[in-house]
Parts: sequence; C-alpha cells; structure tokens
Amino acid sequence: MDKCCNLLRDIDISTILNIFDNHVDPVVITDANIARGVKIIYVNNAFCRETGYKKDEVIGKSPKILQGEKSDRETLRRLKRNLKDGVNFVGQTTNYRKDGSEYIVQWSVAPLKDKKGTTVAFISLQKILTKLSTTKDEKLLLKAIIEHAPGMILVTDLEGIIIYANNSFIRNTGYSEEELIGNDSRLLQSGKQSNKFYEKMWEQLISTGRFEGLLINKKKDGTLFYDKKKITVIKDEKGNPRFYLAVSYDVTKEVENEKNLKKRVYTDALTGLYNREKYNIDIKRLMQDYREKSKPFSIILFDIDNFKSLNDNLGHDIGDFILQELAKLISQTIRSDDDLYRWGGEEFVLLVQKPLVIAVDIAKKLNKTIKNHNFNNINITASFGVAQITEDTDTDGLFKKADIALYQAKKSGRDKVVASELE
Ligand code: GH3
Ligand code: MG
Ligand code: MG
Repeated sequence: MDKCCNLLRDIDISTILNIFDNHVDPVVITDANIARGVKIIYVNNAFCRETGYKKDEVIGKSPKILQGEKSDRETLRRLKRNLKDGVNFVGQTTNYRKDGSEYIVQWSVAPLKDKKGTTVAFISLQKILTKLSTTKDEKLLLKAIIEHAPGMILVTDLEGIIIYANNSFIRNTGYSEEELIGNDSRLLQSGKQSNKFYEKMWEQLISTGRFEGLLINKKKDGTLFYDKKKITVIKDEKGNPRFYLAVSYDVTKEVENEKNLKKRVYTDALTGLYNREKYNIDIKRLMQDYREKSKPFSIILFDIDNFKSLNDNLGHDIGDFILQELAKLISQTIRSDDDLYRWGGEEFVLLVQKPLVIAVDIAKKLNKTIKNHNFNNINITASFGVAQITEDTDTDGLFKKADIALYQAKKSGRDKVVASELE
C-alpha cells in the first residue's frame, strides 16, 4: 500500500456515503451475498431522482427490480461472473424506472473489501446515458423535429383530408392550423395542372405507395408556388395503408431562376426572339413528328435587303431599331403555333407546321407586311426562301434548300419569295 492509501485507511465510511448522497450520478451499494443474491443496502439521491424509487422502496431488494425485458442477459451474466471473481466490472444495459420507462445505464461496479480483504459489498457508480431512452422522450423529440423541420410536412387520411400540418407548412401556405385540419388537401390545388396529372399521382400512390413530383399549389392569399413533393403511404402494423405523409419544399425561386436562365440561353438579346440554339431543339422535335406522324412542316428563311448600306448610311443604332421593330412586326403577324427565330445578323427563320403552298402564302404576306411598314420613316424590304421537309431531306438539307431559294430571290432582284421545288 502506498502512502496515500495509508492515509485513507482510517477514514470513516459514513463521510464517503455523505459524499455519494450528493453526487450528481446514481450510486448503488449492495451486499456481497452472491449465493443468496445480492441485496441493495444503499442508494443515493441521484438514483432516486433518476429511477423514481424512494430509498426505502429499494433497500433490502434485489437490483433485479431495475431489470426487465430489454436488459442485456449477457451483460448481466458477465457482471455476476466478475463480482464472483472479485473483479471490477464496466458495462451498460437497459434498466427500468419505477413507472416502467426505460433508461440506459452505464455502471462501473467494484468490490468493497474489509481490512482482511473479504468482499463485504459491491459499489456501483452509474451514469445515465443521454440517449433517447424512453418512449416519452422519443415522442417529445420526434414531435419537435417534425414541427420545426425546414420542409413542409402534411399528413392526410386516405381520402386526402388533412390531419396534420407542421409549422413550415402553416407558415408557407398562410393557412392557420384550424383552417387546414379537417379540410381537403385539394384546397391547395392551383388549377394549373390537369386532372390527368392528379389522376396519375393518385394512381402511382395507390399502386406503389410513393409519389415524387412538382406540384403547382396555391397559398391562402392566392399566390402560386412550386411545391416539390414526396408522398409516402404510412401503413399500420398489419400493413394496411392508414395515412399519406407528404414532405415538400417550396422551390419557386429555383424554378423561376431556371426558367429565366433557359430563357436567356434560348433568346436573342437584341430582338427578344428565339435564337439558333432554340431553333436546333425545335427543328428536331418537328422532324420527329414528321417521321412518326407524317406531319409536314416548312421553313421560311428571310433576310433584309441591302441592310449593310442602311447601316452604313443611317448608323448602327438605326439598324438595331429596324431589327427590333421587324421582330415585333413579324411576331404580331404570325400565328402562335409558328415559331420565329433570329438566325443571325439580319436573317430570320420562321418554322411553320404547314405544307409548302401555305408556307409560300405566309411568306408572301410577310413580304408585303414588311414592305408596307413604316419603320420611323424608313422603308425596307426582305427576300424569302421557302422549303418543305421531304422524305429524303434531313434538317441540314432542308435549311440548305431554303437558303438556295433565298439566294435565288436575292439574285433575281430581291424583295420576293422563292420556293424550293418539291422533288
Ligand atoms: P443583301 O440584300 O444581299 O442581304 O445585302 P445586305 O447588305 O443586307 O447583306 P450583307 O450580308 O452584305 O450585310 C448584312 C449587314 O447586316 C452587315 C451588318 O452591318 C448588318 N448587321 C448584322 N447584324 C447586325 C446587328 O445586330 N445590328 C445592326 N445594326 N446591323 C447588323
Ligand atoms: Mg441582307
Ligand atoms: Mg444576310
């Protein structure tokens, strides 16, 4: 024994118990009668606070009263073995409070010996682990997580009647809890998505138990928002569907940004018309429709006549004005299902889902419209080349045909429409 322990030898045990009484963590002392089964001879105040037992309810009882279904048998066996062998034990398991609720305890148990070296008691220093240890805590925490989650959470019954909405949902939609609970979740529908969309959503939910998609929903004040939603069916223990859980995010900003970006990518900055990138996408789609459904379409390519000299004589700004004014004029003249593109410089393309004869008529009308328009006391003309898609042409071949026709219009005096022959 070292000097330090010599000093401790004469210490009065009751002063140690006094220290334990006020210790923050539970302390339990049992007798050492392993053969009969050890009995509790001391518990401190922290033990009573944590377990709900009063001191006289546990003194003289077996520590087994703290154990239950989830107490780990193997840990308990190891504890018993260690105590028998007079060896310290460290371990953890589930224990039960007086009210039956669970907690996880970590013990460090050591034999307490008398001066002769005989084990007279076991002292167990305990720590309650701050883990979710009771169903009560669990419920409380889960409730808080759901209520304060950044995403919108909505629970409905199988008919779509709202039975729960979290804070984020309430805040974002502007509805109060009272207005939502018991109401049909369809009150959020904006009317911007077809019945078919919702039918498909329900169909998928019922057949797969899941749905993921972008909904356009409506807030209480009428504002529409993009609602990126994941819906899952919640089933009971028997596997029967009970509720729908919808978790969603308002992604309006992201969707608008993407739209603006797309718009910028596909729009010509000067005229606001579609650009060549958009043309390349659209012509592919028309080509596919033509191949699959034999829907004919034509291309009208037109180019302002003598624009260089107009620019040179009147200045670039006037040239820009003419281009913008022309874009406006043609956009107003054409039908909404025909698309106009600025191909580059003073060249434009019009895609019409019509056969050549009609396309030629449209081109002639545009030719006249441009010639008769007053561009701030400036008059201009344009030349047109028209071609229709045929079995043996691809998109490049089609454009080339229109370009050749346009070239012929220029060569034969400008201000006219030339159609590429249909082979
Ligand atoms: P043609 O009748 O044969 O088409 O003759 P053109 O002078 O119209 O054709 P050319 O290709 O020789 O000249 C096109 C001119 O278009 C050259 C350029 O000054 C002008 N241009 C091209 N893009 C712009 C633009 O964005 N703004 C302005 N102001 N002018 C442009
Ligand atoms: Mg020109
Ligand atoms: Mg040109």
